[in-house]
Amino acid sequence: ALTGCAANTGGGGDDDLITVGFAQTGSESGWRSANTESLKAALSEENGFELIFNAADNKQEAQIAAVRSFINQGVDAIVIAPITVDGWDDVLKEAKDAGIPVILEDRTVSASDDLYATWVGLDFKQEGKTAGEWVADNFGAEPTNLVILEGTTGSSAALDRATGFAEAIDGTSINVLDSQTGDFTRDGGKKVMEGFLQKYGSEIQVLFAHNDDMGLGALDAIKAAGLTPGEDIKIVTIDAVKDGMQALADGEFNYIVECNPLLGDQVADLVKKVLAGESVDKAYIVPDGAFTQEDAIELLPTRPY
Ligand code: GZL
Repeated sequence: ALTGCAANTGGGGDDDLITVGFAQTGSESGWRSANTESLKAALSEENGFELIFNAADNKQEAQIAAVRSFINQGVDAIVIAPITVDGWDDVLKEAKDAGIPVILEDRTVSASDDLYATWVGLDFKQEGKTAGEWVADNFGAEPTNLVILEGTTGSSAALDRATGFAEAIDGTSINVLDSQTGDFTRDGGKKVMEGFLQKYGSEIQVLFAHNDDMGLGALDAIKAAGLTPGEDIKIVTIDAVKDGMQALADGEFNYIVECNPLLGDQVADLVKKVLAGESVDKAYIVPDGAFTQEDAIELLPTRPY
């Protein structure tokens, strides 16, 4: 329940709801929409929550301002999907000083882990490694030119996927022609891929995109250049949202590494445990799979997002 003058003074009712402020990154991708829906469904009134939701339009300063407003409103707990790893120390200290626990979901922060109660998310380094191993196994024996569409600069997802991918192709004949951020959006992927095609043209043999949405944007640029995605340029992405899996089934993508956005139930459970004073781990990793075209054709009809 809200404290201070904003507190609900009625009997019962809202008084026993847990008020949660959720600072989401924004709505930059299909993955993000699925993640937002998952958390909204779990942090619902019937599950005992009153949710205050803020999407920060992928801007770190707006997200920090949202967290500060949750502190001022005296919420019971704060959930954050931190856009970038840095810049969190001050506002997390303010939340700690206000006695409001912070639960991180999805991406992580560089701040000390005594500034948040727990984190639930994905092993981004492994996702990058799985994508890199597929490229190394299929194209690493011959000199092969590859370009990379990176996720949001400074985000743990982009940083760790880049690290895992680089480790996996190290020592192979893969030649990284270029690597630039498309900010996890379709428009960003399209624009950066247009630039790559202008600069390198048909030299490009493989595209690694840090998420499906940038890969989907790149499809437009590849086709506009008269090339056939999935054939002239092999494409590997990360997320496995419906539109990505459709492109994989259609042969326009060649491999997708999953990144599970359905974190809502675990977040809701962790909020309750933390507020009940139960001890929780600092990190909970959700497992991911990886899919070929055959997998996509088989799984598409039953994919939940
Ligand atoms: C990964 C998540 C990334 C997705 C993108 O957990 O942070 O952000 O891969 C999303 O689609 O924009």
